[in-house]
Amino acid sequence: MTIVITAFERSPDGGQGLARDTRVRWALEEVGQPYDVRLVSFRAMKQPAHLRLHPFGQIPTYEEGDLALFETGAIVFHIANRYGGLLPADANARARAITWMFAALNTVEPPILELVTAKFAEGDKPWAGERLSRRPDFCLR
Ligand SMILES: N[C@@H](CCC(=O)N[C@@H](CS)C(=O)NCC(=O)O)C(=O)O
Repeated sequence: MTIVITAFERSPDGGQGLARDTRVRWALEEVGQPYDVRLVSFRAMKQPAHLRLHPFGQIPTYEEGDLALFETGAIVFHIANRYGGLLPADANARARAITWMFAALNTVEPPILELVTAKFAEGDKPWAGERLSRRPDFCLR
């Protein structure tokens, strides 16, 4: 059964691989599973056909027969469960690896994204200096 993932037709980073489909491609490459990539435009991502695969109109998505998934964490976890080689067999070691999957998505990624936004996307705004000097306190959010 051919696995099909979606990716940007025109990547905002000019094809440097910084979009989140990289995580899914990487996992599939690690487990040695072949896959096809369907490239979607920003317009197509917000149309019903794509929204049926991804309720937020984003990439990547993952299709495997009747199964359609979105969210890179869920997709990578599915790949890790279905194909060997990404997660340890020992139950405790597996739980620790899954802990790091959640940490990457919930604790590591958000402040990195915020920094990138504050520095590069909004670095020229008048509030940028003040925002960058603030220490993030995740319990207050
Ligand atoms: N939490 C989601 C984030 C998905 C996401 O933000 N995708 C971006 C590309 S990396 C996207 O499709 N952006 C276009 C948009 O939101 O309209 C995941 O990990 O899959």
